[in-house]
Amino acid sequence: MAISNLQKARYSYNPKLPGMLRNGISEICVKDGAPTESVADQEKIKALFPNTYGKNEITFQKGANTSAPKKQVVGVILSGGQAPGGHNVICGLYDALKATDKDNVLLGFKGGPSGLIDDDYIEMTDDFIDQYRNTGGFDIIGSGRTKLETTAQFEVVVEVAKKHGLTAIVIIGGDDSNTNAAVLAEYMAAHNTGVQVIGCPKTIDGDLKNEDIETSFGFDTATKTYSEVIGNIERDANSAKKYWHFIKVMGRSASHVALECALQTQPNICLIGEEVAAKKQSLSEIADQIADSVEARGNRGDNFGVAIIPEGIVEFVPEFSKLIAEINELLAGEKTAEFNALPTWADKYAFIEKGLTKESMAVFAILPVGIQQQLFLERDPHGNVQVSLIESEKLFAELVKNKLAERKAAGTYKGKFSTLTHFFGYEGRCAFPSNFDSDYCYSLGYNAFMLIQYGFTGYLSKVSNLSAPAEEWVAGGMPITKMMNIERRNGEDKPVIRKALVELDGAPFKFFEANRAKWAVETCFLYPGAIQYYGPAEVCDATTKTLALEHQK
Ligand code: FBP
Repeated sequence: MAISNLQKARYSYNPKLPGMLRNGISEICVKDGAPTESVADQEKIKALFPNTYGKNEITFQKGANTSAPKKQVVGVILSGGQAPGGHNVICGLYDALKATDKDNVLLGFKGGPSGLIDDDYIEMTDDFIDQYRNTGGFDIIGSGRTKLETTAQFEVVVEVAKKHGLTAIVIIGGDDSNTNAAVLAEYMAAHNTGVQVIGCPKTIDGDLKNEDIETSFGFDTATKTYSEVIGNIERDANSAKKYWHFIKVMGRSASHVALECALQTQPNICLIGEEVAAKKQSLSEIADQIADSVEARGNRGDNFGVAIIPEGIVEFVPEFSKLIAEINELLAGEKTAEFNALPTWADKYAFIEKGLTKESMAVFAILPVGIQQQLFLERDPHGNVQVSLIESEKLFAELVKNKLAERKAAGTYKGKFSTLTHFFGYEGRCAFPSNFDSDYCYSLGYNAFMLIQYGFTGYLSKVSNLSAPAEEWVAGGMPITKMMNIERRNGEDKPVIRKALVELDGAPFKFFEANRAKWAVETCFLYPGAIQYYGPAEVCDATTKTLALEHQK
């Protein structure tokens, strides 16, 4: 089947590298920065990473390449959820590797981290790579969510590395995968395997960022894709003037995606999980807040609107988290079978009523029946409620409807309220990467190879100054341990990269906070339109509002 003209055109798009990487491989040298410390728990992290802790941050600059010549055989894996631009990380890595020495080899391990354990791989060639340049998706080698974290797994990886003569492994993943990259790097160094490990920051959720990593790749394209569609829905709402649209957007935990979409489209409502947690808001309070907007707009004759709901919202509602914990307890072990054997929903409801505390039962009782049943029927393999499956867009549409019915009965609300619900997630994860993500990802991959070539391990490929034109981007590397602290995971203290939640005193949230009261009542919608790949730089290359606001002086 013939490919689309856009895909053809994207094959020949030349991603922009930071100025300092543009002079050819022979003209890239290292500038040493300061030694690093972990963000917290320094002594503990240092003890856990004796071989890789405290290394210097580095940047690359123009100058004679002083790296020692060495044949490189690099393995690469994609880990976790898809994010636009993953293919370009691999293309950048491949191009730098081949430009350094055409005998260098890049092996792509298939299906995520498990490919490395199962030794399931493909050797990359020019023809193969060329089919994936500037395209979305992770289908070049596939991805997976197996975690590489146990010593038994590391032993297998060492064997696979020996078999292929691997000199380095590049892990393209989110905070968990890069935490595991750091642990693997330490293991490889402690066992003198000679295998370096480099990470690249990926996730559309935008929660792998800190003072060094300005954004994870994929966030730009995914949020632009969702914002395009949200803008289209806003325009439809403003044309038909008859529906309230409740739109859930991806972001497993943090609300960066929802916030960025709100900055791009100015909906009437956008919930931010981190704020809900900070204010300890209840479901009823949140529903009232949305109902206030519906009522105020209704009073103006505007019986339509748009509300953005972040995917992870319910976990931030304290009373809801408590309810989930009690449900998990209620069905622990044998009790699941007992519950499942009850013949009708009424019997099951009575069982639930007996098992939950009064407070949690009060929360449970206000949920729509569909969601009540979902909480008990769709469980993960450990028997826990799958919070990410909860249709929170439907939940809030229903709760607001109930609030408005009460207000109508009390005579305070006279408007009409018809809802439509949507979930935007998978639609954006494999979109054609924007120019920003094409350039950023290619640079991350290219840069990852320079880190390998200069002998670094346990580093994250870092490209910064991202709100400036690519020419001014700064390429370098950051020891992953710098981003780590100790957190409690599954009952154990673990070294992990700190997940970045939306900062309530950060510029993006502050901007939203300063404007949302107006957006809630008036129609201030913005229609960002589709991602543009060709045209003036201000239309095609600009990145997110989040980054622009964070970088505003
Ligand atoms: P990563 O953190 O691995 O990048 O994945 C994030 C994400 O895209 C979330 O937004 C979403 O909740 C989740 O993946 C969906 O996972 P799955 O692909 O397994 O359904």
